[in-house]
Amino acid sequence: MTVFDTIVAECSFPAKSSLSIIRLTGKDAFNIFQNIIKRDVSKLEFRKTHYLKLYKDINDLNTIIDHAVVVLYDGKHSFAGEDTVEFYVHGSRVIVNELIETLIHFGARRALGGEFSQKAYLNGKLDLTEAEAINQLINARTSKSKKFALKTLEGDSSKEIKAMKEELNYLTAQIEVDIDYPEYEESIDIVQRIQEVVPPMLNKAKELLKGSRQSTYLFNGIRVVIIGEPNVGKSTLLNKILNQDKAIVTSIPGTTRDIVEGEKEIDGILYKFYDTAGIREEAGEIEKIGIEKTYKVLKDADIILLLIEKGRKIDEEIDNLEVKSLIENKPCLYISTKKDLVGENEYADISISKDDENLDKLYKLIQEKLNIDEYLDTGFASQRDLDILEVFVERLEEIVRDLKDGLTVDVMESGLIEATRCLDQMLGVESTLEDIYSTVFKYFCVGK
Ligand SMILES: Nc1nc2c(ncn2[C@@H]2O[C@H](COP(=O)(O)OP(=O)(O)OP(=O)(O)O)[C@@H](O)[C@H]2O)c(=O)[nH]1
Ligand SMILES: [Mg+2]
Repeated sequence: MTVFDTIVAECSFPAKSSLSIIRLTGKDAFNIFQNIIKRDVSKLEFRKTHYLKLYKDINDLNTIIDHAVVVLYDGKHSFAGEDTVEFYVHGSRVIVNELIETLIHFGARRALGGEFSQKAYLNGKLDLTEAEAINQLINARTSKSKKFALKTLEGDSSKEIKAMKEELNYLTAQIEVDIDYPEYEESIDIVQRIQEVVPPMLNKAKELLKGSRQSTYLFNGIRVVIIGEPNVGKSTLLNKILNQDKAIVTSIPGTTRDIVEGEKEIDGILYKFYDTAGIREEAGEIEKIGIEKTYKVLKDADIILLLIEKGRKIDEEIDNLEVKSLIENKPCLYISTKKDLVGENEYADISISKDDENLDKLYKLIQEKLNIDEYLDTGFASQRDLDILEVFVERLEEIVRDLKDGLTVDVMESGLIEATRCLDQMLGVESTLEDIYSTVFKYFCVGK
């Protein structure tokens, strides 16, 4: 099995439907296809629809698989960058299975998950970031995540990475020229060039990193954990958010013991809300297990809603709940409940009541706390890109430090090369010395 095999798979959802789409891609695609139609494949025009009878065996007229619409793509114009035949057949499972089995019989192999995109990447049709965007697009569950994935697919973010890479290659090229051709009359102050380029690039990279962290929200959802003392109204709030009777609500403190969770889309973003066991000292055995679960789910929270009682100051409330260390580094909103009974609470970010008409104000506060709108349209949403971007920022920070410390250019050159390597990893390419030299020849006229 190799990446060069001709592969086949159903692209549409595998269920009974009016139509199903099957894709055959690889160097033998047209030869394999020739085995199941009577017409001469070489006479079929590319990127035009053809209405054809598909046979299991063209010598036997009784073996028709289906009448289908077929489109052929030459490698240059196909998604995966290799010869492709796309079949639009009637969506019966029998037809789909017969067609795929027949194509396999004539030499194709069943495609693995993501293999068409992998071919597209290997054939230079997509960079890695764009390939990941396809996966994100298919898996997008909200309008905003779809929009973001489309934007990444159009290569907006890759363009920024490529532009930074070009700048770094240019710097490295200038250093190389300076070393190899010290007599070159247009030789410039390299340190000054690094000073001009790297600090602004660091700012840009930090912005991308911030945006990327935000963007992961789009695909993983935002985890909102509701905590507070027993009976404060946590389950009531969850039910109101979800608009359903999900958690049991009673006037008995300690009602909720397990974590109760539910999802809600707000302004195109998926939120996962977690209602927890009320935290208190004098809990019984079962309740204590519930409180342990509360602590666990708190660790993975993106934002915490701390429900508080009227009149108690925030610090007192946190001390009382002994959750200080867990919520210290997380965004947290203080919400006073039962406004209808106790009125507004001056210490809280917002006061709410179960009879409130809607919770829009609370949702706005959550979005503001997480800076949702500010960064949502920048950066990358995959964990892989995020990890590499973090290293990239570190590398640029090192160069900025080296600049301050007055270190030599050759020390900084290795930093620049390492930073470039990060960008290459993101794009899934490898910068070679040739790339750098081609930059030399592009911008300088050395030895002309
Ligand atoms: N009047 C009034 N009562 C409320 C409000 N919110 C909750 N309650 C009542 O307060 C009691 C406790 O509510 P829950 O939502 O079960 O409180 P909880 O924080 O989940 O409690 P535990 O699960 O025990 O930790 C119930 O009797 C609710 O009806 C409110 O805004 N106004
Ligand atoms: Mg509860």
